[in-house]
Amino acid sequence: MPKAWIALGGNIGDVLQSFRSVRHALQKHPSCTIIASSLVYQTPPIGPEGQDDYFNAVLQIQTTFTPIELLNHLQDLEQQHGRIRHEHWGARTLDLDIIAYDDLILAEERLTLPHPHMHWRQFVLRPMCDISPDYLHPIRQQTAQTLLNNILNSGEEALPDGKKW
Ligand code: A4P
Ligand code: MG
Repeated sequence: MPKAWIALGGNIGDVLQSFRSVRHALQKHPSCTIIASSLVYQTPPIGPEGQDDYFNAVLQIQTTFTPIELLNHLQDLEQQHGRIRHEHWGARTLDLDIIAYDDLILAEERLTLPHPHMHWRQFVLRPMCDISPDYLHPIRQQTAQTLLNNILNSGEEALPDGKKW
């Protein structure tokens, strides 16, 4: 069965409560099983200034959804958690991105896989390395751990330790 990695992010409202609710909803959906859940990290915002820190985490699932069905389902979950369309990279209650779906490479209007920014975002790679350090990026041919090390070796400060949620 295909495996997918989902990144959770948010910086408005009770974000951890939304994260738990999404994890629960995915777990009980007949088309998904959660295989692994990262720690949650508090991360400085990337994008417009003046936003609060984000919380970020990654879930690994097994799923019978196709990639587009999974995107539709995640967008439904965003709506159910009060996601309001917002300025690009601006503050949000809940953002659910598909980081990867097996080793699929896709560049369609609604869906790019792997996620086009994952390889330089510590707020994705750090939680990803909790659960899948050996994930191999199908375009860059580097593992999640190597991609994270690249960022840390370039001088970016490491995120504070994560917490259970
Ligand atoms: N889309 C294409 N590929 C994907 C994919 N792999 N997963 C399309 C999910 N969606 C994908 O997304 C816009 C459109 O992207 C969707 O309709 C979908 O068809 P959106 O979530 O509506 O808008 P957005 O999130 O503002 O844009 P974008 O470019 O997805 O932003 P990001 O990359 O999600 O960045 N700082 C910290 N510290 N932590 C964060 O989590 N997040 C962002 C948002 C900015 N800064 C952050 C964080
Ligand atoms: Mg998004």
